[in-house]
Amino acid sequence: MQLRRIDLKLVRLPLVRPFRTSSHVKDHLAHILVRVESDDGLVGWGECASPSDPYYCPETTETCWHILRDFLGPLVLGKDWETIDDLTALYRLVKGNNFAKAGLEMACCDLIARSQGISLARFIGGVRPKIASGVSLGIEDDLTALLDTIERHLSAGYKRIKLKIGPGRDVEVVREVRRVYPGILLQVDANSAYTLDDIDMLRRLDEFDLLLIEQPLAHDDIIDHAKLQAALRTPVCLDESIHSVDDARKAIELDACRVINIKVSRVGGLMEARRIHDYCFTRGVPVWCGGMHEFGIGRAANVALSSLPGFVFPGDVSGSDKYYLQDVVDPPVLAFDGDVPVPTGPGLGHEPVEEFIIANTRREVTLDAGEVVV
Ligand code: OSB
Ligand code: MG
Repeated sequence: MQLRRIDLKLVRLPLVRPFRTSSHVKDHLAHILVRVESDDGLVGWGECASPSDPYYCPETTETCWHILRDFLGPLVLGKDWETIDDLTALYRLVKGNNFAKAGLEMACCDLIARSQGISLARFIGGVRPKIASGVSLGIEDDLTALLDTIERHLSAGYKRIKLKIGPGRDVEVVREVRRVYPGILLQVDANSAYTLDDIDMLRRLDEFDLLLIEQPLAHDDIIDHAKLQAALRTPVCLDESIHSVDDARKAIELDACRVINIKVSRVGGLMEARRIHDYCFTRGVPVWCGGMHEFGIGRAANVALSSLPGFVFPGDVSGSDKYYLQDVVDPPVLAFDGDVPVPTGPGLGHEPVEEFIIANTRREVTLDAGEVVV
């Protein structure tokens, strides 16, 4: 297999409502769609779901664009590869930049699965016909508005609620949500807003029977999370700190977390995501699939990943209608009574809608095998 052409398309879609975390508010998102074409004319699609700003992780949309256009693209175009491991070996020298790598890798997984006539889920070893879906809810100033939002998603059938928390929007918010909904699966995500100085406050969350507390401490920390986990009954779950199976191994060996949020983009693609899954699965560590507000392409990859057997907790992979009026794929990725079906058609199982993608493309570049390697 050789790639003869790679198209990068920066696609911007408005959000149906603004999303707020401990660090920022968004009302639209722009992701890079990656279209790869093989020498025999097969096509695959991937998505870089990087935030536009470096507040969740160091990468941004622009760093992804730069790394894809100037390094990853030129390193893989016109080269021979058979497996995804062969492909990623071509850019082994590129450190970090996992969101950029994930977009390209995902497109190549879609390409190979399509060339074999099998679904992406089957290609990576998925076993579930549908995945249990939860929602991630942004910080709201108004508690009544938050309770309304929770009610709306529970009525739609979503199986678990994740609340974003931050200093001043934590214990009392969780207490109220737990009071109104004593029985729901509930978890919180701090996006690294606390330090070990907040340990007493974090311990107060133990009384609310949370499934887990996600990334309470620094985005690049494992050691302090181990100290925190030793002081908490609630399982700590790492998100930002885990970029590879090696990070997962270190975190588990140190008991820095008892659950892992696997994101395809944060770990550089589906194959590394599967390695983390496999490592955790053989050790009985539960995992779940996180999201980055993906459009339908990245979302379909999340669905495929979530069909692996170790994804025992509902993930953040909701229907794309939670975020977007219209999806970039047909059919759109949707949840039905809180489950997202795992498609059985070839590749992602959802076809990119090229006219809609073109209409919302803000910038594009085509790389071909004639490009000079940087
Ligand atoms: O920390 O999980 C996170 C979105 C953007 C950046 C970071 C995170 C999130 C989410 C949303 O929680 C998950 C989703 O619905 O895609
Ligand atoms: Mg998170």
